[in-house]
Amino acid sequence: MFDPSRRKLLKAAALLPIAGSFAHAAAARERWPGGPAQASFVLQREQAGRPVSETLAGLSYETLQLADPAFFSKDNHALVQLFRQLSPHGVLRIGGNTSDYTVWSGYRGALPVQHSNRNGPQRTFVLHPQALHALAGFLRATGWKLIFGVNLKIGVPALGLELSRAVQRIVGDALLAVQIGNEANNYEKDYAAFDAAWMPYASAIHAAGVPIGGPDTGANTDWVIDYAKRHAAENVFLSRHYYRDGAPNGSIANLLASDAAFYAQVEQIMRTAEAVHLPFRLSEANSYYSGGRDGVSNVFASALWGADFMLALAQRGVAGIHFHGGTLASVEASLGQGTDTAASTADPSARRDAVTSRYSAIAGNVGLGFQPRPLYYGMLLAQQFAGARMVPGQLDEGGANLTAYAALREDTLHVALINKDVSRDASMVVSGLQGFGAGRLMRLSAPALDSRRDIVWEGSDNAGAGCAIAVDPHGSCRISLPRASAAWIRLARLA
Ligand code: BDP
Repeated sequence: MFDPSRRKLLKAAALLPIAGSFAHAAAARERWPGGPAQASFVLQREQAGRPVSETLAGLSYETLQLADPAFFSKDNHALVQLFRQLSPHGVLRIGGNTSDYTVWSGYRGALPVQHSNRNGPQRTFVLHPQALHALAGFLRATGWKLIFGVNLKIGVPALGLELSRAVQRIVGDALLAVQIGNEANNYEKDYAAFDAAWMPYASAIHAAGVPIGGPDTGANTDWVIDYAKRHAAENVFLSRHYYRDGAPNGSIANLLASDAAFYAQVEQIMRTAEAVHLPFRLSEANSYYSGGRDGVSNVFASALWGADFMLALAQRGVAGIHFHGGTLASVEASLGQGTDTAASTADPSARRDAVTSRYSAIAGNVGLGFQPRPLYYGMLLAQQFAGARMVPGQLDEGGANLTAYAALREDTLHVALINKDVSRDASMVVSGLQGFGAGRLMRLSAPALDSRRDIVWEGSDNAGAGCAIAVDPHGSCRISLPRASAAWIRLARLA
């Protein structure tokens, strides 16, 4: 089947309804003697997939990020713009370890001395109304909603109540919910102890008419299920966190392999969430904890991982994924570490990188300005599915590490193809497209998997973005999908 002659290759290609660049396919044959992996994705449109939440793309920041009220402010135009571009209906979660060390400046009651763990924040942060007013302006400017974490660890429900009320008063309808405690599994001995500590807060906050979500646990699926069974009626969503592993164990190969065990846990949570009619959100997530792994969390591999991770979760019904990030100082403080962000370079882009946590989807600070990281582009790709309904499909990877997703929104069919393979290009036949005609193919690529910059994302709502693609009379099209790249296809229903 493989014919190394370029002329014959082009001739054969001309006979096929191939979309994308033939140069890609030719280059693939040179690099991979067996030729590209022959993959197929057959849409099963007779089966109903789950609706994808409009709020799929979310971000998460430490509460300590609010120490600079100019960060989340309507006047921080560059950040406002990056949030808006990511999603018109996003949700910002404020929390993390520093939320359990935050006290409200308006609280006049007594507070016990708060002890810190070696790997946690070393001092208490006093939050002032000015920061919440600025945050309210930022939310109005972006159209994003807010999930706000209040302190559980210190054990003073009146403090949690006052802060929850202040947040609701100041941000108004933009408040989706308050969460009580961050990863309480790190400091409560078991679920029963957490529940007992959580109850006095939840009763007071609920009675004050402030919406609650939770339990915002680290990696305890059983806690989410216990919590749902006991407290579904007082909650607006269920939540937990996800990190693939700790930063020392991070690698591009590890990140790009699928995490089937986690997906099985999500399916377990979703069975409960659907039974109690609550959405489930990954309220804090990213590649590797301890701030992320340099050369993995902040390179192009994280874009492919992020897009695939979001769509795999959307397919399972998860309503939102909040990628954790922000300045290096805020994240390092959450881990009990100081930071030296003095950059030795004059390059503005490298300086923005240097002041930012390694896994953050957006790099920068108020002084240096902001720029998207590779992960941001992966999120953009997945966010194209927001508000659509997933269409199940049968994938044959042809021996490569690739994934495929489809969804229908009104008269537009969306297909995402993600080739996470480090060494195999793929040639993919997508079928089951009867009733759809012409469309556009938009690629997500970079010079290499470890590229920090020069990410190319062709996607946009612009009708001329990417390249043209056509469905053949049998309802199929063939796409070349180079290794370490992704594609988004948008097809219009035939009139
Ligand atoms: C999570 C914490 C967050 C940390 C993050 C990390 O909630 O505050 O910054 O881990 O270790 O567990 O990167």
